[in-house]
Amino acid sequence: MKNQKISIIITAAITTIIIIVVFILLMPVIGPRFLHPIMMGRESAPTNLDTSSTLLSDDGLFQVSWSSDPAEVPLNQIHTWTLHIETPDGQPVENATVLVEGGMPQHGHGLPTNPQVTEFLGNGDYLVEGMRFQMTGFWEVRFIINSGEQSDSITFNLNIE
Ligand SMILES: [Cu+2]
Repeated sequence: MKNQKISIIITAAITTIIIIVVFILLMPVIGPRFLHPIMMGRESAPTNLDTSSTLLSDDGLFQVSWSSDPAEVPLNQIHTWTLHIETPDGQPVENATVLVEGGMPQHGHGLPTNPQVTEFLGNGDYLVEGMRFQMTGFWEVRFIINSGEQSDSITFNLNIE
């Protein structure tokens, strides 16, 4: 009788430990997709959200577009973007200084990484390294562009699924 009790207790203890270990191991997978959105409230993105990847900058100085590699922005993976900057009349903007900011306005947090423009690729193209979006939902990515005397910023909206 006593032995049976002990073995039940041991079984329960081992089961509990296994559940905890599995939970910890799965955290990087289930965290970004489910837990954080649950904690932060599952607000849907604004309905009139403009998710164009080509926009005119805030003061109209630059026409800016981005593309991601891989083409579909991945969830929770470091990846690169290419930013293309030209003047409104289509001349590529060379050797600008570009800063990257962003975050989730509905969650009140920024980007989990500190992405940098690491290389001017020529023809108005800039390599952005270190992009990562750790959860699904509505994100903003802002670029602050300085080219000679001209300075302007632009904010892109995206929906990570
Ligand atoms: Cu968030």
